[in-house]
Amino acid sequence: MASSKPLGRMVSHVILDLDGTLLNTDGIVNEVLKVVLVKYGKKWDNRGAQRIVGKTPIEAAAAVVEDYGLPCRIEEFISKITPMFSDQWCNIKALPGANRLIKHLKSKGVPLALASNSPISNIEAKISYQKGWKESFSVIIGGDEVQNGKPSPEIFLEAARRMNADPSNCLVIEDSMPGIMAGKAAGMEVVAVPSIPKQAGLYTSADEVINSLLDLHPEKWGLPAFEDWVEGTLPIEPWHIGGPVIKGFGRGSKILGIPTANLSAEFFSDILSEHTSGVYFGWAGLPTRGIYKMVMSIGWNPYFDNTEKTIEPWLLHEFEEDFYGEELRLVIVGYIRPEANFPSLESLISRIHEDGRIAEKALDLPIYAGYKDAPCLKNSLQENHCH
Ligand code: ADP
Ligand code: RBF
Ligand code: MG
Repeated sequence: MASSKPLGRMVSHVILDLDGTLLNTDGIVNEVLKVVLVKYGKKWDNRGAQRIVGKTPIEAAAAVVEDYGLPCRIEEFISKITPMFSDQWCNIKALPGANRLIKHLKSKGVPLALASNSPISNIEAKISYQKGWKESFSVIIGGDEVQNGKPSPEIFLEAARRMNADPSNCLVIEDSMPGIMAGKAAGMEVVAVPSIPKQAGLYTSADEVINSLLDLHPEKWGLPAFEDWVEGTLPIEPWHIGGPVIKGFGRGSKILGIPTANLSAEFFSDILSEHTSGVYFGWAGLPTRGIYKMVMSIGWNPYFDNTEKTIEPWLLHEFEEDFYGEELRLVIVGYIRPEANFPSLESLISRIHEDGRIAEKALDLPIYAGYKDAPCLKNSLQENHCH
């Protein structure tokens, strides 16, 4: 849920957290811990994941050993999992908007620091797989370079010192509670980008809470604005998915009057974990019918308090009948807004219609229109790529 005070304090320097803020480290952490805990006859679950976000590796390992009652010393556990993590760093993906943010701030000459609780050697290894990142930071600082990691303010104060910046002129962007506390304790402005969904309400000490880096508006903090928004839409690196339409909840068509062709979230769980919730648009192909403009929500649909993340494309076309079971292919080319919780059904419906109008219009722009011819929208048999 996006929330913000009217105007932030003006800043000149930015300090970014790495894991969970710029990198989707969670996916890998979960993979490794799943494998390790099985060896102890235990099962890794979401509860564990929530307990370790933002902790230093030692604190995180201690929490796991304690929570799951593992019969080993913390040091033993760490030496067991460390090489498993190192093997996975090349597989960590940048979070949506991370590359865009780094490139933007660099091109505008905004001094940028990276401050992570991970040891500096791990940070360097992780960012070595991300093109252009290392050169973009004037300061990179690890948890092993200060006495106390986050939530102590030390790491952020040291980052500011190395940039020759006054802490009050720094903006911290963080996903975890310890990081937010550290930033506030350092006297800095803090934007929270929670990596755990549905917990945004917890992050009240942050100066602003945003859903993803795509929703950051640097001008609120006196920094240069992004220039890539066009007519209420943000072009994104296109991605595509496809699968049979599964039966929905009947709420879209029956309550909202807006049918949505649900796809199996289980089947696309990898893709869904890579893309933050929000309203996106693009082109939809039903190989036996044609290609249509499309606007969709990805997420929990807070108005209905879903427990599962869903993909619900609304094809901007009047169909005579349902097409359950048919193969639906999507190319997602742009982003409109974060998912929101609406106070009334009417306000939700009117906002969805506005999303529809925005998508309808934007898809005629040359930057989006060309994807209508993407081969992946038509061919249902061959494995293909959109770009
Ligand atoms: P919900 O909208 O909650 O998913 P239903 O599953 O009953 O409710 O209705 C959605 C179904 O309606 C889709 O599975 C699809 O077959 C059909 N449908 C008809 N028109 C459209 C449209 N314009 N966009 C998406 N789906 C549509
Ligand atoms: N549901 C929400 O609770 N919040 C939203 O911001 C939201 N945005 C949507 C945008 C579009 C374009 C579409 C098609 C749906 C959106 N929904 C949203 C989901 C809608 O409530 C969904 O169709 C219902 O959950 C019915 O299954
Ligand atoms: Mg549906």
